[in-house]
Amino acid sequence: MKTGFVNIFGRPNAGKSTLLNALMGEKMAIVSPKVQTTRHRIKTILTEKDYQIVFSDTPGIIEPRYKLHEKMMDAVKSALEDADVALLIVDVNENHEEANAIFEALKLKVPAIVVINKIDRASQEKIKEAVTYFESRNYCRKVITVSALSGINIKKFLKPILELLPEGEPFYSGDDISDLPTKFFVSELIREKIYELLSDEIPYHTAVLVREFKEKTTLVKIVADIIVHRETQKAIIIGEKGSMIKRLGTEARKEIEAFLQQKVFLELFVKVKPKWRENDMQLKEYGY
Ligand SMILES: Nc1nc2c(ncn2[C@@H]2O[C@H](COP(=O)(O)OP(=O)(O)O)[C@@H](O)[C@H]2O)c(=O)[nH]1
Ligand SMILES: [Mg+2]
Repeated sequence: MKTGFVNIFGRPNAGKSTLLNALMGEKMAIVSPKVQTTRHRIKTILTEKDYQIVFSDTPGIIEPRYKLHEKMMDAVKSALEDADVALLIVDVNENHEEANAIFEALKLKVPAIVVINKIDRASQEKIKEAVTYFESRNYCRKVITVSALSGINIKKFLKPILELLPEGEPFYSGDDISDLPTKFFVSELIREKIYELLSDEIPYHTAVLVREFKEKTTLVKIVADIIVHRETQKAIIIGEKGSMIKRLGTEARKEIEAFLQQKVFLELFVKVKPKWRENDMQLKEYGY
């Protein structure tokens, strides 16, 4: 059996989370047009009769400015250490030299497949130029062009990945699709709605903590706290007469119901914790 870790690296917004979802055929990682949405390393597991691939989505590679950022880059480093294959993803329209500089700085010890993404948004000429550029890099074993969003060329991944993976025993039971608890995915789906519905810097100042997750006979009861820095941010999330928190709750509940395939009762609270992004204990409590 072929088994191993296939870890996805790239700059913010290149499409790492979208690619992971496309490879899994299921929504596992939240996606947003805003940068730095992914804060954790998310492992997902694809098991078939003759292979088990453990994919990892990682936060985009950035210069850390807050302790939260440092934790995010630790997630990138841990993914560097156990990779058997690296998927280096680049937006076809982003600057090749800058992406290349980041890929070189990773100092990969494992073979890499360069994934040129968002080809639905580029001319044939532009795509060809990117392929030529990355093909000649010495970390690159193969180039795949893809649109992670529309699914173009997603089927071309399996064969080259399996060729690069070692033989071995599976790491996870065949039923597992992730190493993270359901609670984590629930808090991520709430966080995704915050990115979608609230503008400016609010999502970056927000954490979500699922406090209660109880499976009852007919539904799942979930209580979650939305953590922000300031009272003004709390007021914006609650909205006029509670309109924003209500909308957030309704839309997040629908996503969670689709994910759990069960009816959900969702209760949200907004709490102010000044400077939580700088506080080790709070970062730990919120799962970072
Ligand atoms: N047009 C287009 N957009 C994409 C593609 N892949 C991702 N995106 C969009 O790019 C943005 C960032 O994607 P995301 O997966 O969150 O990037 P990450 O920061 O690298 O994880 C989102 O708005 C995605 O919908 C693609 O193949 N084509
Ligand atoms: Mg992401």
